[in-house]
Amino acid sequence: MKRTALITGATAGIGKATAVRLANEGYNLIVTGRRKERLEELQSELRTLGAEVSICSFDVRNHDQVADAITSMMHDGHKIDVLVNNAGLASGLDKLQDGDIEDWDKMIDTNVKGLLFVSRNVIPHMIENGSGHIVNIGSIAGKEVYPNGNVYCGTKHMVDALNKSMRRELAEHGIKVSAVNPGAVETEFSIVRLHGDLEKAKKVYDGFENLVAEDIADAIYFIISRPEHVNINDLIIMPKAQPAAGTVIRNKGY
Ligand code: NDP
Ligand code: 8X3
Repeated sequence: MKRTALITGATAGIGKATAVRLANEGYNLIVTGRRKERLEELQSELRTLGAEVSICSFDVRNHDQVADAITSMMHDGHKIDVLVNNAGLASGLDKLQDGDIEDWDKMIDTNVKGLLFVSRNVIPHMIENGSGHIVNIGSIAGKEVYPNGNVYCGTKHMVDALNKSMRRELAEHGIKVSAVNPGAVETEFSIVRLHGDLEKAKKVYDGFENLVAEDIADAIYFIISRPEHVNINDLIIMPKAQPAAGTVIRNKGY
């Protein structure tokens, strides 16, 4: 029987690439995000790959929307085998003392509370099934810090802590918990972080070979395709030219 993966933030970047990869690997998908038109386009694309695809548009920051969406998935008879907690963002790149409170709220509410809300509503069903695999998308910003990364780094450190907590709590229920922590991946991430400044966002990736969303999708598929007795706890994936958070070696031809 085909397995089903629920991916949050599948309208762009890593989430979208993961949906395409998992459809190609024989998964059925539940894809989510706020931009409904994009979900509809993705649904058509994934169906051409042979997947059964449900779309569900909600804001992970809104607990009522999250709870209603997951309840209705369950009423529709879905069994969620894999949850990819991917929806997230950075907003702003200011020093702490200059930080915009709205940016902070967005990051904390999406990256931390959104991940908690989705997990809180999906985990009981996985416990009932006695199986499941949660893949949390953290970041190198959750392992290290860099100037002007302050609140984003804080939220991703929390994802790192939650990843470990979930693994400890859920092992006795037969549920695996893993994390993927990427360095610089060129997606819509920097456009969002820089508040829509396309030119500045492009420059983030100048002079080196950044990761692409498919590199992360590849790792996610690797994690969920290990034998049942194997769990990959944690992966850090960096571009060759980014030896540490906030450090990029440019113009060396890699
Ligand atoms: P993108 O901006 O390309 O994609 C982000 C996705 O998250 C979109 O589908 C967006 O959907 C969704 N999302 C954002 N806010 C919400 C919300 N409130 N409710 C529901 N969905 C939301 O970025 P990436 O693909 O790069 O980012 C995916 C994850 O990877 C994030 O958690 C990010 O922190 C992490 N990451 C990214 C790295 C990078 O360099 N790109 C490196 C390390 C980690 P929509 O707007 O339609 O709601
Ligand atoms: C995004 C990667 O290095 O910009 O999580 O923090 S980084």
